[in-house]
Order: sequence, then structure tokens, then C-alpha cells
Amino acid sequence: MKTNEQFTGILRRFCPDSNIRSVEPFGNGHINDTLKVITDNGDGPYILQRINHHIFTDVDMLQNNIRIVTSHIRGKLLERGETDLDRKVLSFLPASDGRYYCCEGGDFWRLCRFIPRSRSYETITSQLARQAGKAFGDFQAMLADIPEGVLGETIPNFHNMEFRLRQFREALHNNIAHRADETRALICEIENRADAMCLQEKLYREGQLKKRINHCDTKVNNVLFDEDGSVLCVIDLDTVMPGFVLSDIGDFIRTGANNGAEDDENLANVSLNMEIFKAYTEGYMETAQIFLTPLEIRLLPYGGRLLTYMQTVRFLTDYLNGDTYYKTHRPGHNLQRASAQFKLLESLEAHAGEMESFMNKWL
Ligand code: ADP
Ligand code: GN1
Ligand code: MG
Repeated sequence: MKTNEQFTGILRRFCPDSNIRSVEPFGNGHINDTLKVITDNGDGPYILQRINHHIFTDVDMLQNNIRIVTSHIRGKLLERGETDLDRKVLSFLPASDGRYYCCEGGDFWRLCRFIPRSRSYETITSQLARQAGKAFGDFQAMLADIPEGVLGETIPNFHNMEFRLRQFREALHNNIAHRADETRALICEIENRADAMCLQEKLYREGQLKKRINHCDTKVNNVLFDEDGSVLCVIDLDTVMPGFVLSDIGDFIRTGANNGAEDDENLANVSLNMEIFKAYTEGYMETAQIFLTPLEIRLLPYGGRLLTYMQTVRFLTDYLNGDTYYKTHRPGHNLQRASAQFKLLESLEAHAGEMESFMNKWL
């Protein structure tokens, strides 16, 4: 942990006259280091984040994307006549050189205004799922008119299934950690579904599906709520980028509509929570229906299977590579995660008909 003096040095790159009163870790994010900073000057509080530049290697592109996205959303909210804008969209501060980040001692930092009287939730309920669905759908709707090519891919091919399968097959071929033999059964299950799971890329090549701007990390803890339970805004904008549209419903189904944990060791706990799926989908369709095509609407339940399959592949790939990407907390953690995700996938497959029928009211 840095000293207050070191943090003051970083803060002053953005706010030259500020003095730190306190700085403390904040939230439960897994990617960046998030700190809440209180100053003595009557400005702030702020959220100071160290950007994980090993994962987001092009910090300049990342912060440029975020600047475009936040100012675009601010414009949309103004057009709608919304008030209290400073609590409805994140505001980042420029550093003294005009860039929206600074580099100190090899680390990259950004500063954002702390949104007062806001909170995020780690545990899901139907009520929160509905609200989050509305918020993520509206987020995509507001960004739908950003022209192609304006935002970069902060992690290239992030949710591209063909690319993730190539990485998986390469890991299997190299078998660097000698773990391929013990995972044969799961490898077979992955290969059996590989073609079917690359449908988005195929439809895109055929011109039936277009790329859209997606959030790509649609967990409930990436939504800030007001004291009365209404949504303030969507946060954690690092993975906002162009890609395939099923990401933003798929990853919520994967993370929210699971009766167990992402890495549950007791696979009996893991199954689809149909109520959460329905609540999220209804919320999402309220705001996303205006831009989704009938084909995309029909594919939304497939999105849940796709993102769950993709995460099975990503965890197993990391296991085969000897655990180099995801932080692991116990031996075999990535394999347990992959197995739990696969169990969820089987449950989603078993409920596919019911989920697809649920979409009929929007078709
Ligand atoms: P990570 O990429 O590590 O998940 P996030 O940007 O999601 O980081 O931030 C982690 C947590 O910090 C959030 O879940 C939220 O609780 C809190 N947080 C982030 N930004 C703000 C903000 N501007 N105002 C209030 N709380 C925030
Ligand atoms: C990573 O750490 P977290 O939950 O914010 C990952 C996601 C995965 C998720 C799996 C940039 O996000 O894509 O779905 O782990 N983020 C990145 O838990 O790789
Ligand atoms: Mg987050």
C-alpha cells in the first residue's frame, strides 16, 4: 500500500491544490484497485483507480473510450431533460496534461467523482435483476448511435467465441501444465458444442447480425443504485466496446441467474434461476426493444448459454495454461470454476425451450 504522501502526488496530477484527508480501499472489484479518497479542501470525494494495464494494455485507448462514452451518455440525459446528472453518469477528471489518466512509477491511475448516496449490491434479487436489466438495456440504447470505428476494442476479441476456442485449442496443444488428461471429459463436451456456439460470428459474416456497443461486464455490482432503490448509473466502463450483442444479456444470466456460485464446489447448488432470468429479461427488453432486431430477440436465451460456455472455455484454458490470467484462491480453482460453469450450461440447455417461449411476447 502506498503512503498518503504518494497518493497525494497522484491526486495532484488531477487536482493540483488538493490535500488528502483519507484514502481507503473501496468495493469488491477483481480487476482494478479501487480507492475512495477524501480531501481537506471541500472538493471530492473521489474514486481513484489503478488501472490493470496487464489486462488493459492500451490505457490511452481505454480512457479515450470512457471519455467518449460518458460524454455521449451525458448528452443523451440532457436531451431527455434529466436532472442530477452528476449522479447519473460517471465524471472523470483530466490530468494536468489533458489526458484522462496519469502514469506514476509504472502504474496507470484515473480519478472519478465519487457518486454520493450511491451503493452497489453483491447479492441478486428479482427486483435488482429487473432494475439492472433496464439499466444495461438503456446503456446500450444510448450508445447505439456512436458510429462504427469510434470506440476501440480495449481487449481485442474479448467476447469472440471463435477466438476463445483458438486460445483453448492452443492451450490444449501446448499442454504446458500437463493437465489435459485429467480434463478429457470436459474437453469433449466443449468440442461437441463448438460449432453451435460460434453462431454470432457466422451470422455476422453473413450480414445477418451487426456489431453493437456492449458493456461486456454486466454484473449487478456494476450498477450504482440510489437510496430509494432506483438505478443511478452503470459503472465499470473498461470493457465497453463494439462486439456481438448477446454479451450484455448473456453475462447477466451467467452471473445473476445462477442458484449457486460461479466457482461452486458443490455442483448440486448450481442451476438456472428462472425467476432472475425472467426479471432481468423483462427489464432489459423494456429499454432494449427499440434497437434489437427480431433475430437478436430470439437469440437472447442462446446468449445465456453462449456466455456460460465461453466462460467454461476461458476458465479451462487458464487451467490448462497453469493459471496465469485469473487470480486463483485454491488448487484446482480454475477447474472447479470451469466445472461449475459447465453445470450451469447444462441447466440452461435443459431450460432452453422454456426460455425461448418466454421471448414470444416480444416477437
Ligand atoms: P472493478 O473493475 O475492479 O470491478 P469498479 O469500477 O466496478 O471496479 O468499482 C468497484 C466498486 O467501487 C463498485 O462496485 C462500486 O461499489 C464502487 N464504485 C466505483 N465507482 C464509483 C463511483 N464513482 N461512486 C461510488 N462508488 C463507486
Ligand atoms: C473477469 O474479475 P471480474 O469478475 O470483474 C473477466 C470477465 C469474466 C469474469 C469471470 C477483463 O471479470 O470477463 O467474465 O472475470 N474480466 C476480464 O469471473 O477478463
Ligand atoms: Mg466492477
